This record gives sequence, C-alpha cells and structure tokens, in this order.
Amino acid sequence: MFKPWSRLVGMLALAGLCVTAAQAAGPAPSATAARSSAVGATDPDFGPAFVFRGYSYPNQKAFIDSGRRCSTRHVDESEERAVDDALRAWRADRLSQGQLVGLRPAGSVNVPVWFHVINNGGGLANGDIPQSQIDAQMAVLAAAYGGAGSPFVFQLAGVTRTTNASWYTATPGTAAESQMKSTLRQGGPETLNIYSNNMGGGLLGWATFPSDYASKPLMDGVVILYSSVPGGTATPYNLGDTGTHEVGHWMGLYHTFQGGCTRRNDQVSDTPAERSAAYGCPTGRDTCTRQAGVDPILNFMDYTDDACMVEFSGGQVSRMDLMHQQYRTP
Ligand SMILES: [Ca+2]
Ligand SMILES: [Ca+2]
Ligand SMILES: [Zn+2]
Repeated sequence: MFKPWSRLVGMLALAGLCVTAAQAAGPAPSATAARSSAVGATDPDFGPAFVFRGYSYPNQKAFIDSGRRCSTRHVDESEERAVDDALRAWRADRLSQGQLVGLRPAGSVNVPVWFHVINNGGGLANGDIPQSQIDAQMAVLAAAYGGAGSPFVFQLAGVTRTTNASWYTATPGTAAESQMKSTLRQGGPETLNIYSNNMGGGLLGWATFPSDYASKPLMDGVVILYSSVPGGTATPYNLGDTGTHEVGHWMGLYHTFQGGCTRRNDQVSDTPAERSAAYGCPTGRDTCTRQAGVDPILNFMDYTDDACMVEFSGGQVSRMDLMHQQYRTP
C-alpha cells in the first residue's frame, strides 16, 4: 500500500528530476520561454525523450498527446449533456416517488470485483501476474476510494486466468476485446470486471462508463496493462493508479481536463478547470488562469505520473455515488 506521504516524497523527487533533465537537455532559453508560455507559465519543459513499452517519444508530452495514456472513449459535449440530463431526470423521478436521493456513508457499498488475468503463457513475462500483485492492486483501490471517503469497498470475488494470444494484445473496439469480455464477464452492472493484458499499440488502459451499460452490458468493465499494477515494469505508471483512474471512469468520472476551461468542464464543481492533460508532476501548473485554482494535477483523473496522483475531490465522490446509484445499484 502506498501512503500519501510516501507518494508526496516521490513526487518531490520526481519534480526535482524533471527540472534537472530540462536544464540539462533543454533547448535555447528563448525557445524554452516560448514553449513554456504556450502551455502555462509554470509548466515544466516538455522534458527529455520518453521511452514507454518499447515506443520512443520525443518527450513525455508527445506520449500524452498520442492518446495512449488512457484509451477510454472521449465523451463529446452533447453526450455529456445527455448524461447529466438523465441524472437530473433520474433524481426527479426518485423524488416524485417520495424517495430521497442522498449520498451514502463512507464504506457502505460493496463492489464485487472479478479480476481476469489474460496471459500469453506462464510466468510474469507473459502477463501471468501473481496473486500478490492482484492483492496489491486491490489495496491501491482501497486506499484511493477509502481515503477519499467514498462509499465504495472493493471486494475480490474471483480471479480467472486465461491463455489467449489474441486477447493478450486486445485493444478497444476490436473483436478480441468483444470475445474476451463476452466469454469472461461476471455479474451485473454492480460487478467490477477488471481485465489485465498486454494491450497493443503501447496503451495503458481503458474503461466503459456507467451509462454504456444498458446498451452494451457485456462490454462493461476496465482493462489495464498488466505491468501497470504495483510492482510492474510500466514506470512511471506502475503503482496501480491506471486501475484507480480507469475505475473512476467506470464510476462515471471524466478526465479533469474534459471541456478545458469551459464553465462546466468535467461536470464536477470542485475540480479546477484545466486546459489540457498534465503529465509528469508539474506542481503549480495553472492553464486556466481566468478561473480559480491551480490545475488538479494531484487528481486521479488527470494524466500525471502514478506517484503524483493522490486524490479524488469531494465533488467527484458525490458524482460517483450518484452515478452508481443510478446505473449500478440493483
Ligand atoms: Ca471541474
Ligand atoms: Ca486556474
Ligand atoms: Zn482516462
């Protein structure tokens, strides 16, 4: 389990490293200034070359811009509005039936979890992660969602292990994804199905939203890169927060940079608006300077390094609770 203080220490060390690297490898001062002002005055430089999963990027920003950090489908503005209209309608309907729609106490809702390990044969190098790493991933979820005071308690209901070369490299929207999930998925909308594999394209993970369940129940769930679990090799995304982040989508959250500097941005009022995804751990970043607050770079729903993301906001917890009541509570 990773305590917030140890993560903060890691974050500070990381910030120090970033500065050093930028100073060592950075371009001429004038170019640095121009690029910095384009993404926010306090944003660090784009940094040195970034190698991840065998792909080499000019820098970490290029990796972020490639869309591989999270391949959960983008929800456009009209769908966003429809989802929030549906939430309001659901609440009104409940109230009209004399039922109160309130937030539930911390730790009061059990979420059964099925963990499906897809491998390409035996051994860690083939993605066959051991039970100890599954337990460590569950502990990371417990720390994140428990630490935020959410109602959710994740309980491991079962583990499956499947050797399948095609599912092992499945990516979103493919026949392999569809076959994998249709074959293995357990439970109803309340059950969290986590699949780990060695997804193709250099990706880290993807999830479905609660509002997707009705039309595609078998596709519901979260897929994570097997080496993103605690102790995995996907540095700097190997403390298990790809799982935390993707489960956030599964609970109905958008990225903190959804909608950029617009008034409603991510549909959560207490996460400051953010123009674009943050990466690394850029302390003090402020890309929506006309709106209060610095960018929520410590938030699990941004794109920063695992050591940097340590929190959900109260507004996010409320949204997850309501979305869970609307879509995932029997
Ligand atoms: Ca917000
Ligand atoms: Ca701001
Ligand atoms: Zn995401």
